Order: sequence, then structure tokens, then C-alpha cells
Amino acid sequence: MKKILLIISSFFITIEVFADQPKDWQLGFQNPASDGMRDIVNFHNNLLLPIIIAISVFVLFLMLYACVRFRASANPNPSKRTHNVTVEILWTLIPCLILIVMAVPSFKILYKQDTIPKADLTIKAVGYQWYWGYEYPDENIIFDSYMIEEKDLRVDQPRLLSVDNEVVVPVNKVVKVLITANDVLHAWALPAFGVKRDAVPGRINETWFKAEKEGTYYGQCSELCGIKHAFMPITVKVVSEEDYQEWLSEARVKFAKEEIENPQLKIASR
Ligand SMILES: [Cu+2]
Repeated sequence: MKKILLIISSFFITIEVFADQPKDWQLGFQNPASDGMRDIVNFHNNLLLPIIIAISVFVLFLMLYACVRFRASANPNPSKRTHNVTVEILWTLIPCLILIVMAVPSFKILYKQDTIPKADLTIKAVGYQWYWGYEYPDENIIFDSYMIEEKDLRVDQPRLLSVDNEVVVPVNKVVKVLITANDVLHAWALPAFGVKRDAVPGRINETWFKAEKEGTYYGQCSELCGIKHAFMPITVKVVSEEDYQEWLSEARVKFAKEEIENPQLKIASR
């Protein structure tokens, strides 16, 4: 039975192409680039999809059967029955069981994502109307990340997804992301890493990912946040450890966070 379901479901799953960004006419998920996203894709493709297809086929069969078998010409005197205890118990119990079958692996994935392993580096993403600001708190780096206008795009840069200053992280390292907002609700989302967290003003949410492949990954703000909600993309560049160190040494100068000198604070601390 499982085999048949898998064969049926395979017709509906798009052939995996190496994509780290949405493609024209794409169906299905982007390629997973982290363990967390692989869990999500497996859960969807191997469990949810077969269940959804089986239910759809079954309901379609029931509808067609009822249309043909109980049509007015074949069944002139319809049944007046209103209750059937067995059927009612079945159509309550079976959906419950299906939900339990789906809930168990779903919660497993949720809890796995919720437990943040020891982080190798931490970045902070701050949502603004309408761009993202980033900080590397341990490196004293701070910068803003604006979408590149269509007229300024390079050939290799996708429209509405490229930014001027990308987030750069090393490959195969646990990256903890602190997420907050400065004005309204935003959401930091990166499909290839299976990451999506609300950015809430006055509160810090956290999530994590461990990118397994070098490359450039694209995401978007995923909370309706105003007129330019669609124009605050997220670009994360995953590079080798050496390239990351090189970027860090440049970024420490280019994006240096200035110490805020506040004489009043000094007086107060004396
Ligand atoms: Cu937003």
C-alpha cells in the first residue's frame, strides 16, 4: 500500500533541480540546504502528500458513486434515513487517527527546530519599514541590507531578491539568528533553511540554521508590513570558513559599529 501511495505521490512531486531561489512556475519546495528543511520536505513528500492524495481520491470516488448510484432515474424513492451510528463513529474516529499519525512526526520536527544547539556564531536581524538591518554582536559589525532596484541589477542577480549588503555565514556552522523589529511586525524567512520567525517590536525571537552547501540563498519578509512589504528581501551567502574570515576582516572595518559615547551616562555611572 505504501509503495502504491509513493508511486502515486511521485507524479506530483517536482523533479528536484538545484535551486536556492524560487523558479518560474515552480511547484513544491526549494531545495533543502539544511537538516531542518530536509525534515520538512520529507515530512511533506512522504507522509502528508500520500495522505492528502488518498483522501482526495476517496472523497472523489464517494461523490461519483453517489451521483451515479443514487441518481433520480435509478433511485426514484430516496432513503429517509438520517442516522447511522456505525458510520458516524467511523467518520469521527478515522480522521482523528489520521491527525494523530500526522501530529507525531510534525511535533518531532517542531521540537527539533526549537532546540538551538551550541551556536558557532550569532547574527541579529532587525526588521525596518522596509529593509533589514543586521548585526554580528560578537564582531561589532552592523549594516543595513536594502533591495537592489531593478535597473541596477547585475545579470546574475535575481529581481526583487537581491540586496546590496548580504548576510555572510560560514558553511556547516550553527548560526543562531536573533530576530526583532523596529517599527511594525515583519518576519525573517529563508525557505531553503526551513526558517521563518516573526520579527516583533520590543521582543527578540530566535531561531537557528546550519547551512550544508555553499551558495546564495534568498528569502523574503513574510509578514504583511506595509506598502513595500514585497521589497525587503533577505539574502544569505554561505561561504567556506576561509572566505568567511576574509569577509569578517573587511566587514569589521567597513561595517564597524561605533561605540556610542554618551557623557551623561558616564556622569551617572560615577
Ligand atoms: Cu516586513
